[in-house]
Amino acid sequence: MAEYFPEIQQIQYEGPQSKNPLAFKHYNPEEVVEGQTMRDLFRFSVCYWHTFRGTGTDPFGSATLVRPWDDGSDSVENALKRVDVAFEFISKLGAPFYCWHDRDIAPERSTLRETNAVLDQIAAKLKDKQAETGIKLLWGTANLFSNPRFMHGAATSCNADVFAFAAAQVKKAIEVTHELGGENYVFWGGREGYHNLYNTNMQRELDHLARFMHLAHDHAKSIGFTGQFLFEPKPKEPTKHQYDFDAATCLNFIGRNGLDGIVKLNIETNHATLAGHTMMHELELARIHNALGSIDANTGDLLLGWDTDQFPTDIYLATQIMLVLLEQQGLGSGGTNFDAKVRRESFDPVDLFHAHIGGMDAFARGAKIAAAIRADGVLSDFVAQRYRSFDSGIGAKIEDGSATFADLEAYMLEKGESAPNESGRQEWIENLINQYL
Ligand code: XLS
Ligand code: NI
Ligand code: NI
Repeated sequence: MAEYFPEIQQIQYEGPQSKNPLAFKHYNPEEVVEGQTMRDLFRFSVCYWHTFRGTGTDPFGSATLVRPWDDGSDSVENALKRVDVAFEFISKLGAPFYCWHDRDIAPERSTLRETNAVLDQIAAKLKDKQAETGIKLLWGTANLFSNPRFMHGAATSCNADVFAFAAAQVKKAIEVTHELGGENYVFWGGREGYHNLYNTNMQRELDHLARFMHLAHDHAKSIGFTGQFLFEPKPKEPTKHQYDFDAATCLNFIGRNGLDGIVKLNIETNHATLAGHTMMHELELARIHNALGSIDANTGDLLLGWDTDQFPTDIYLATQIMLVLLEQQGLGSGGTNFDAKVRRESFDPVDLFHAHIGGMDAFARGAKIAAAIRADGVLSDFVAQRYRSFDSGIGAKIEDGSATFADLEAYMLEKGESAPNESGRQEWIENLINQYL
């Protein structure tokens, strides 16, 4: 059988002292962190779109990532060959999962019927490759944004036929995800949003989006697909205002539309920062709502205002992410999907390995650091101490709901002035975290 990365052997864990660029220095799948192996804690996933379909085009230049195995056509043969490339890459990397959009794995044809037939053909090969390698599908999703028919959105399009097309496409994508044993199904807004309210009926669009998700859930149930549904927040791009702006907006949408317990969140770092939040903020907000389902691991660029989807190498960022993930003991059926792409100047196939190795190592280091911080209890003790006035007395009555406004007034009239505040010690605590890095 043809080999597409003949120079690359299986990537091994060699430890922090290793100088081998094609080895893990920190990601050791067997190493246990807070009771879980790193393999199970992260559930790393390679994304099909950036890694096997990325071409390096940008608004100013054409493809630079010209792969020796890819003839650039949308033939079925080319798509089938890419499956071999993908599974060789993911196997050599040692990632347990992968993810796709329907249109990443199989080309679109002129009718939905023909497109579905091609998708089935590719899916059959994916299924064989999964069985052969043990690599599993973390999630599937539908591309409801590239085709020009989706110019006004998909579930939120003003064109009812486009809604119907999107529904048919998602129905099929859920079925293929189910057929491949996918553990989750993702909804990212695509073009669900707007550019200008003068021509937009926001109420109808949001109602349609909720209807769409319920229909998807009804269909999933009817075919026995029990994977987790995930909503992926993103504030802007491609539309000026996306309906899935951030975790808070998505949680509100989920709660208002009876989707609680049905839909969790897939949080992506670069989307968090585009929304003006830290990744840690988005993760923590999702976690406390019992809605942190999965993450798209990447990073943006501080100086650029768009979704650059770079591989995450910042250990400080990884530590913050892992503080939240360890707090909820991992991601359950979710995982850590590298929704990240190599730069268009990094056009050698080996760059794909460097990128993923670096991301996995950054997360592994982050996990070790976060576990050490947690083992020493430095943050949890400080935070517990900071809120201790709610553990007894008037604070406990506020929390258990037994104190009324009148009670609080009587308490304060009697006392005359509130107890003095204590320092928040932000600088000290930041210094403390640095000691673990
Ligand atoms: C785009 C999104 C997309 C989703 C899947 O910005 O991150 O890649 O993860 O549709
Ligand atoms: Ni994403
Ligand atoms: Ni993104």
